[in-house]
Amino acid sequence: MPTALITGVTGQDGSYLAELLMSKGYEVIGMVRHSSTMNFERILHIQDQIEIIQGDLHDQGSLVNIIEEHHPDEVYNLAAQSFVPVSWNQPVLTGEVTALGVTRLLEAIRLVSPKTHFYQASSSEMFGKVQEVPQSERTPFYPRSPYGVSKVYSHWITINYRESYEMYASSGILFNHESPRRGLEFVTRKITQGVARIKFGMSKELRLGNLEAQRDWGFAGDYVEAMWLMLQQDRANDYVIGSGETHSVREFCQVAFEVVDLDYKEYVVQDEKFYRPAEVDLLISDPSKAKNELGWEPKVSFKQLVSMMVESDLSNLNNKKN
Ligand code: NAP
Ligand code: G4F
Repeated sequence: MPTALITGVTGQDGSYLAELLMSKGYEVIGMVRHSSTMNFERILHIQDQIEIIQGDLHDQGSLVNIIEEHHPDEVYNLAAQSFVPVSWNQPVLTGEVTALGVTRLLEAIRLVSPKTHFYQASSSEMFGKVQEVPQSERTPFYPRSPYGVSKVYSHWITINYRESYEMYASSGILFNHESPRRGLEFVTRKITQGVARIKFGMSKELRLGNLEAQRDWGFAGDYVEAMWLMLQQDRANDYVIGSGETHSVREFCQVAFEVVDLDYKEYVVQDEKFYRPAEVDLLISDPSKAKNELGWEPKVSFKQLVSMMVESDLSNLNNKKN
C-alpha cells in the first residue's frame, strides 16, 4: 500500500485529494497545524480513515520528524496562506509559509527520504499581469501580490531541488478551482452563499469588489486528479492545469443568481473595500501539455460548477433553518 503525506489536508484541495488517494488504496497521512480549536470540517467524514499528525510549515523539526517516521512515497504540499488579500496585510507570514515553508519541506525530504515524489501547489497567480494569452508552462511570470511572489519563489525552489539534487519534484500551476468546500472568503463561494442567503431572505444585498476580473474556473475534484497524475509520470515536470475558458466575476454572479431565478443587478453592490492594491485582470490557461502528457481534462463545466455550488449552499442553509 503506497503512503502519501498531504500538507494542508484540512483545506479544500486536501480534502478532495485525501478522498481520491484513499479510493486508489493509499495510506493517507494528513498534516495539520496545531490550533486551540479543531478545524476538520472538510475531513470530518474521512478523519477516521486517515492518519492525522501535527506539523507546521514554519517548523523545520516537525517536518523532518514526519518524513522520518513515515517515509512517504508521495508528498503533496498543499499547505499555504492561500488568500490573496491577506497577503498584503501579512506579507511576512505569507512569505514564511507559502514560500520558505516549501524549502523547509524540500530540505526535510532531501535529508531523510530523497526518493519521495514531491508535488508543489503552484498557482496561476504567478502569471499576474499576464505577459501572454493564454498562459502556458512557458509564459513568463509577473506576480501582483505578496502571495503571487511567494508562489513564484516556491515554484522555482521546487525546480531547483529537482535540478540540483535530482529529486522527483513536480509543480502543478493550477488555475482557480472551486467547490462547495471552498473557503467563504473567496469570491465564488462568497457569491454562491450570498445567493442562498438572499433567496432565503437572510440578506438583502451582496457586496463585492472588482466585477470585471476574469478567471479560469474549474472544479477542485477534477484538479486533484491532475496532482496525482503528475506524480505517476516517469519524470518530474511542471504542468498548467485549467479549463481553457475564462469568465468574469460579473458573469459568475449572473449565472449564480439565475440558478434561483433572480437578477444579480438587483442585489450586487460594488464596494471599494474589496478592491485590491494590484489586480490580476485576466487568467486563461492553455492546458494542452497536461492533456497530451497526463491525459487530463476537466469534467465539470463552468455552469455545472456554479449550479453545484449554489445548490449546495441552498441545502446548507435550509438544513440550518430546520
Ligand atoms: P486552502 O483551502 O486555503 O487550504 C490551505 C491549507 O493550508 C489549510 O489546510 C491550512 O490549514 C493549511 N496551512 C496554512 N498555514 C499552514 C502552516 N503554517 N502549516 C501547515 N499548514 C498550513 O487552500 P486550497 O484552495 O485547498 O489550495 C491548496 C493549495 O493550492 C494552496 O497552496 C493554494 O495556495 C494552492 N492553489 C490553490 C488554488 C485554488 O484555486 N484553490 C489555485 C492554485 C493554487 P488550516 O485549515 O489550519 O488553516
Ligand atoms: O476568489 P478570489 O479571492 O481568488 P484569487 O485571488 O484569484 O486567488 C485564488 O486563486 C489563485 C489561483 O489563480 C490561488 F492561487 C489562490 O490561492 C486563490 O485560491 O478572487 C478572484 C477575483 C479577484 O480578481 C478579486 O479581485 O475576484 C475578485 N473579487 C471581486 N470581489 C473578489 C471580490 N474577491 C474576493 N475574494 N472577494 C470579493 O468580494
